[in-house]
Amino acid sequence: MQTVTLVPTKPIAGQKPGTSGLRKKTKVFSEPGFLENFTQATFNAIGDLNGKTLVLGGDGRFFNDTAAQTIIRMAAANGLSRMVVGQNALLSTPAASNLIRNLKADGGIILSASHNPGGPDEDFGMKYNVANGGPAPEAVTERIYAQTQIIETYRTMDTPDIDLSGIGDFEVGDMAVSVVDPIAEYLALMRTLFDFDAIRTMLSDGFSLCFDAMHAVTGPYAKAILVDELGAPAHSVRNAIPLPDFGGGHPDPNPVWAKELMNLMSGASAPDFGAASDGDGDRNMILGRGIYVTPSDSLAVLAANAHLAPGYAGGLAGVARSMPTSRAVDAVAANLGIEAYETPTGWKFFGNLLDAGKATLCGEESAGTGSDHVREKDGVWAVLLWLNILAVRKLSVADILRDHWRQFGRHYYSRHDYEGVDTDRANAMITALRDRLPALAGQAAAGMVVSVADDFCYTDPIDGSVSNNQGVRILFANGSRVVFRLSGTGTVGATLRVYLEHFEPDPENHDQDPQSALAPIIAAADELAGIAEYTGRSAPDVRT
Ligand code: VG1
Ligand code: CO
Repeated sequence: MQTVTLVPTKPIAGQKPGTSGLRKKTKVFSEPGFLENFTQATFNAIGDLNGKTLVLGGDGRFFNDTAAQTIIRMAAANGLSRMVVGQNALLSTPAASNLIRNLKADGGIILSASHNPGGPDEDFGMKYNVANGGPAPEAVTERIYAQTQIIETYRTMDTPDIDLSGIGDFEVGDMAVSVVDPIAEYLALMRTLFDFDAIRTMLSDGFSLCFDAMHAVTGPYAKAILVDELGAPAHSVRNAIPLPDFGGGHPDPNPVWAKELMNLMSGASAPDFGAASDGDGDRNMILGRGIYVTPSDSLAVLAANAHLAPGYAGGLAGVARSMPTSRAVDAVAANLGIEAYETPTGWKFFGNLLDAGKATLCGEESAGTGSDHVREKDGVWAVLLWLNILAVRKLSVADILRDHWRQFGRHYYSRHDYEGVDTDRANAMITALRDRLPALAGQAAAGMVVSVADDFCYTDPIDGSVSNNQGVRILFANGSRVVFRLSGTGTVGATLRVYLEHFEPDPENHDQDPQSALAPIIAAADELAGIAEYTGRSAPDVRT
């Protein structure tokens, strides 16, 4: 048996997990001792690892493989009994969630900075998921953070790297390591949820699609499912090989970063359906020929049509959305007579609702949609649910969307991001807004009148835990809404997110450009918060 080495270390500032784990520049994460420090803090927070099983995988970004070997060694040195690792250290976030659940593992470590760019000069990240397969709840991330503050040593052992390139079983110290196919169990789960025959028939009848994996982890999943299993032509999956730097782009499925797909879908040779996913495979973007489906609308359409897929034929227990997500899904829930829950940003807040069977579908405006099949949002799942609905309804994406707006009204929606803003100024803006909250009611700005303004506070309906300061929301008398919050996933300065929403019941007005339909709210938001003044910017960096 190899000897365990105790390496002296000390607390490193800034190891506080954000919205989705810890994200830092790769240069920071790969500094000697940094990854080790955070890994040990995570193990310390879990407690005794003897008898436990953990899952490990990542999105394939630069440093993914090296970090995986370090974590395997440290897990063995910490007395973990079994580690189950995705082949080549790859696992999409939803596939990792599924594996944790199937194996009844005690948790898992996912190496990813999601949609943030990858490479030696870009971003790296690590998140810990718990036994239900979902992101660690706040109580657990707080425990990890507390451990980073008092850490004195980390444990490792001097063992050679193990071969992660094939499937197989190994031993590292006394720990059993299984390297598994990252796709097989995920594919098996998808088969149980969707009518693959109906999708296969639609595809063989000439329905065309393009899935852009953005050089990230969903490439192999999309090829296995869409091409090999469902019979789509091979060229239907683009950028399918995961690259350490994602081909130099941001693996972020939105109209800005997935420009190539956007162009294809608005051009003369557009296929019937287009989709993309992000670095770690939990996000999705949905497009029809000549039309982009906002994530908030997508959630609402899926909620209204989910019963058409076998996995949801019994109907939905309830739906949940993050607070900044548009209220389009609430309208569907009201129509179905089911509960619509409103949670803070971040998938971890859906976990209890899913576990308790209170919500079946969940979603976020940031291109995350998912269900109770795992405990993470799931990009490929969202694509398959859309395809299943299209196969049953035999309408175009545009017709389904229009039909939806006719029935429920249209929630015009946009998010404006101001990236790399000076942290002090961004904080000052939010603090100033918070201080003025009670006084805002009744105030007029750019021709709009504020009816209610507050700072979102969430009490978990299952465990009663309270999360304060989750975003300033301002509701106008005409039902429009603006939400302000600071990102918890950025790695440079602060990212200010401004979420804008305007409800339009009249089908005569459903053909506007969203930025024009939202113009009065955009002006009011700037006037009320002083965005230009605080950030020094005259326009957002990204509009989604
Ligand atoms: C962003 C999104 C949030 C999402 C989170 C993680 O967080 O707004 O909705 O849950 O990213 O997504 P923030 O704090 O930057 O706004 V992913 O695809 O990184 O796991
Ligand atoms: Co992601």
